[in-house]
Amino acid sequence: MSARIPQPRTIPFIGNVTSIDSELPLRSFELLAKTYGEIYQVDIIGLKLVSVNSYALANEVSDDSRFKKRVSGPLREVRNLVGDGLFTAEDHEPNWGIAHRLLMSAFGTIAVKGMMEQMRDISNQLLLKWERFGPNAIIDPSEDFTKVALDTISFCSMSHRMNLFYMEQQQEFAIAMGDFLTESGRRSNRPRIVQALMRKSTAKYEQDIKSMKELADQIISSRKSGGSPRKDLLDIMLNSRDPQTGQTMTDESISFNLLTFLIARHETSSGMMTFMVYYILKTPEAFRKLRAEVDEVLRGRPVQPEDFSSMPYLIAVMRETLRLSPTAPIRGTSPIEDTVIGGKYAVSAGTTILVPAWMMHRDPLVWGDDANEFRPERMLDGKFEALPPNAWQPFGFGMRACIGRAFAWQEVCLVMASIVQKFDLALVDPSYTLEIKQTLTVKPKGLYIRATPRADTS
Ligand code: MNH
Repeated sequence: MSARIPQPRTIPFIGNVTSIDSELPLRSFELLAKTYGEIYQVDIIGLKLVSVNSYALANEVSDDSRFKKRVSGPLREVRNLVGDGLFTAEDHEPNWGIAHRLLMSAFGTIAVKGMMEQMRDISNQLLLKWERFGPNAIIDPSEDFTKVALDTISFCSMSHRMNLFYMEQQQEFAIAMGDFLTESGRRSNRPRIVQALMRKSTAKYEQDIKSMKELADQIISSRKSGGSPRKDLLDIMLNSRDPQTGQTMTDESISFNLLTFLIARHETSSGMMTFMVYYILKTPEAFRKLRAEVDEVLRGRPVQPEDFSSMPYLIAVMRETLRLSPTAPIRGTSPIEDTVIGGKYAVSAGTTILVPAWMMHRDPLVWGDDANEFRPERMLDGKFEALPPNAWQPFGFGMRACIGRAFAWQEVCLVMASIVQKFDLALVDPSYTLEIKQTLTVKPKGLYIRATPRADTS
């Protein structure tokens, strides 16, 4: 038995492009999923996309033996900056394998523990800023978390201080990166003829790429000419050989991967921390429990990596934040051979299949009728471990899953535990409800808070 995959009506040449909101594609994908259910397909300027929205179908395509990562849409555009770097390479590209093998252990839990004090150095800059600005300052958490994220990865991976909390002109890099990612997303939704006419945006896009590449090349060449001899990720990339092929990474591949880390950081963990602030502010009960746990475990001292296992509520809040708001909301995969999914939908080899964590993380068959509510308790007491396979996948899947997971996890634990320990937080506009901004990833839009140093601690 076979079934047709539902599709909205198409318009000649552009297909379903008018069904997709170019500023917030995720919103359109959500609407389409509500309209068509577990699966639908759209045609974006000749590129066919099949979206699987239910847990059951998403789980079926989470299988490295039948499906492989698909680099299309915005990711294909991001290759304009980072080529065959880890995130944007196709499985078969040799540089993916080399970088993957060299960097997996460098990003492992133990290696990441060794980066704790560097992470703290940067997160303290945020805490100091909030403390000094005091309770009247209006804080844009997304902006400050982005500074923390970029500074941290750059300090930990290449011993380079961006000093975003101190130097205005350094913001250029952060702005170039943000603009590049936004434009990459838009380019993937533009018909080629429209793109060809947009000379000004193209020139700006190319300029952003050039300036970011220059920074990476500068850091690599200054290290090569004897700059700080630290043991960091850059050192590993420059001086190790792939155990399997005996090859070293080329300078180009190193540059692609340094920039890849900056992208991955810039967007995902800062978004996660911003969503987390939103959810705990909107769920005072969760905030209260989180604070009680942090105070009980730390008793006023700085948090250490060993503490995280004694902070189940913090972990539950983080998991629940990434369930409702996975900051990398959609990944792409494709069948290695012609296949049938869900027992009835034929999908040919190479077709782009979208796996939207954003939707499957709300499947009521897995998460219940309150799937849309923020409830960290559903991640506590062994319930997370008892979830069906692949039901929670904010870090992607299988061999192409996130390499920076332990890194991000430790940093978010550190920053959020420290904030909760030191500050009372409040929304500037108590009636604010979540709005979303999308580039390659998603973050809250228009969220502003105040942070008051707690009276009961010093
Ligand atoms: Mn990360 C891949 C989410 C933090 C570096 N990351 C992925 C994927 C998801 C993801 C989802 C899979 C994408 C795909 O299938 O196309 N990453 C996250 C989230 C956070 C995150 C939600 C934080 C929260 N990621 C980080 C950090 C780094 C990083 C921090 C590095 C410093 N991520 C990567 C790299 C890949 C990746 C590199 C690509 C891995 C590969 O394909 O081999």
